[in-house]
Amino acid sequence: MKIAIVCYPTFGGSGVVATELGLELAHRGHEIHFITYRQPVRLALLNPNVHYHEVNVPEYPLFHYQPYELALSSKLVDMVKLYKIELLHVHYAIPHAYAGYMAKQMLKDEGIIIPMVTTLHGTDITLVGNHPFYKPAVSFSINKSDIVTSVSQSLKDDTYNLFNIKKEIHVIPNFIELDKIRNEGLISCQRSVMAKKEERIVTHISNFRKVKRIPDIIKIFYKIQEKIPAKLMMVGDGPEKAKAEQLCEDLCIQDKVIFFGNSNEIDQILSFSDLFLLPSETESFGLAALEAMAWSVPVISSNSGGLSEVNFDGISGYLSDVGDVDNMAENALKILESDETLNQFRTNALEVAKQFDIKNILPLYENLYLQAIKNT
Ligand code: GMT
Repeated sequence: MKIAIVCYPTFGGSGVVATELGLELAHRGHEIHFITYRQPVRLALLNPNVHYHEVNVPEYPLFHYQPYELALSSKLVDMVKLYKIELLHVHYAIPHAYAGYMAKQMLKDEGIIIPMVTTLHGTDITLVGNHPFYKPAVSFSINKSDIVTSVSQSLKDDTYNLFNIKKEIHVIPNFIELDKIRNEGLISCQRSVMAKKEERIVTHISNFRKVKRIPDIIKIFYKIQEKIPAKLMMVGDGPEKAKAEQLCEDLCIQDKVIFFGNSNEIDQILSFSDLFLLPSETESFGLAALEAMAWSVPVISSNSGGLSEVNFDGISGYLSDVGDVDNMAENALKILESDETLNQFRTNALEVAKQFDIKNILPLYENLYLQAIKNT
């Protein structure tokens, strides 16, 4: 199949999922066209089936807001015609599903009918899409998609609760490429640089937005390091980072916390981590938790959104109510207190992650693509 993938090219989970999906589809022989405003961070282009087309938005002083949706829909029209693309797969409803629908309409005018699959990722529904300023356009573009998927059952339920959606929503969970991880062979090579032998390494990776409850991470770690020798690895960047750095200073634990900023060495960092923290306010799925589990790192998370569909309580880690930092710290210590318990949780985390292997998930998308093309 010839498929156009529209996504955010940044470090966010939706862009990562879209990129990894496109790359795996390309490996399976599909022709994949990424259409975004920048090359996606995880996009390796060395594959004859992978194409990248940049959406350019010329700056014009009249515009207070540059019309990205217009440029994107025009680019989609041009690329569909040029490469005879058969299907659009847009990740994140805002504004991609809207721009995709406009492209479909323009193409229809020229006698080209192309189906659109929209994948909902979370904040496009729960935090941003639900805002009254966007809601009508988001509802409209979801209802106009040929096929709608969501990354968890919880997100599917939220979408039906928050919007007036008449379409069936197919749940296709996010995935992980376990073969790649097994072949990396990075294990522990940097550990001795990052921490002393006796220290446990606790890690958090995110975009440091409010929804991630960054202060909770510091508070949980504070309680952990009171009881056992430990280091905290904070990976990523965003609006909450400066406050987090300050909080570490206030608590006098700055020597035990390393802030990496955005990093391309996520796998390296996870390979030497002992525990992953994700106490988010809400999380449609929690891809970062799954990535940690794939590296055999157990997860302490909140129980909000789709997290319980990924992190199994008492098996791959523990779940607590949002904001219950005492319980999260207690659970973390339960896992970290002995090598034996930690190893058991490590083994379980990997076992759970295996259920989300890309090999199991990718055919679900392929089947929906075929269905969409057949019904067009
Ligand atoms: O919140 C983020 O980490 C970024 C956001 C995004 O749009 O990329 O992530 C959302 O999509 C990810 C991939 O499907 C999910 O794993 C995240 O749980 C989801 N974030 C939220 O729901 C807050």
